[in-house]
Amino acid sequence: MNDFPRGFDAIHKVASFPSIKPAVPERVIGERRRFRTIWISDVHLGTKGCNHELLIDFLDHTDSETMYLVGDIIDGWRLKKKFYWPAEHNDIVWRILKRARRGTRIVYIPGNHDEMVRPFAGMDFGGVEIMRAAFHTTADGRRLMVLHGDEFDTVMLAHRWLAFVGDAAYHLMMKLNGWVASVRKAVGLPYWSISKAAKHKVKNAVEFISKYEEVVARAAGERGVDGVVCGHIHTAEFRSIEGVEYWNDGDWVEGCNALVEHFDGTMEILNWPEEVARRETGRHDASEKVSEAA
Ligand SMILES: [Mn+2]
Repeated sequence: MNDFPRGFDAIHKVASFPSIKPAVPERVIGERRRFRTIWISDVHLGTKGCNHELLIDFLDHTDSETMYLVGDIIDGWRLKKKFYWPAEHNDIVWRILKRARRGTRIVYIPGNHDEMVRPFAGMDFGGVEIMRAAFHTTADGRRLMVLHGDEFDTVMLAHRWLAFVGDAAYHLMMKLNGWVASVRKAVGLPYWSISKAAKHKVKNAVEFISKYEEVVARAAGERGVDGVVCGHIHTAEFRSIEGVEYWNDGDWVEGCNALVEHFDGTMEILNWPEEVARRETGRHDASEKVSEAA
């Protein structure tokens, strides 16, 4: 830590973060689910979109030897416009630093929303290694290239809305659709559907995602690796493309997914809302059994 240039006091403070108590106390869990590797990305800390509740739950119920933060962890773009940083977002940083302290290797690969961290690639902050991209070898010997993925995104600039389209936008559109239809009818124009036009856009979006996945997998194939792990498009997915494994670890804005590697090298995409639901039913069943026994 002594070789940091002057003016890095703030980073020293961040690095000593685990001595401060989190606002949401860490749940004491008998058994955390242990994995060899965890990949998460597109957390977008500093925005209202970040589902910090589910992410805190995820961090409190899992552990791994290595954890990759695959970019867009902090949303610097939004923060520049409007400062938004609730206590829970500190808690997420706290939990990640605590993991590093407990011995998890943490690799942080900044994305386009946290590109201000990219110049620090090659440095280590409080046990968090910052890298531009990484190569990961699975327990069964497959070589995977790990990167955020905006590098291969030539079209995305025009489709940035895509990542943030949600229910709210859809409902607004449907309302608008009814309003436009009645206005058009009143002035004697034929019916024209906004939602139909939007569906055409969505079809383009689906095509875009599929093309993006192919471009990333091809680029990985050219580098001679067995597969690639990325994030960026907020769409968790596994595909085998021309013999190259394409893994996308999703996001923590809408899907709330993580990619994990088990100790035998098997990879799995976890959908955390589903995992929570399964846990709750399990607990419910267990308490039912107890009451039956009594
Ligand atoms: Mn991104």
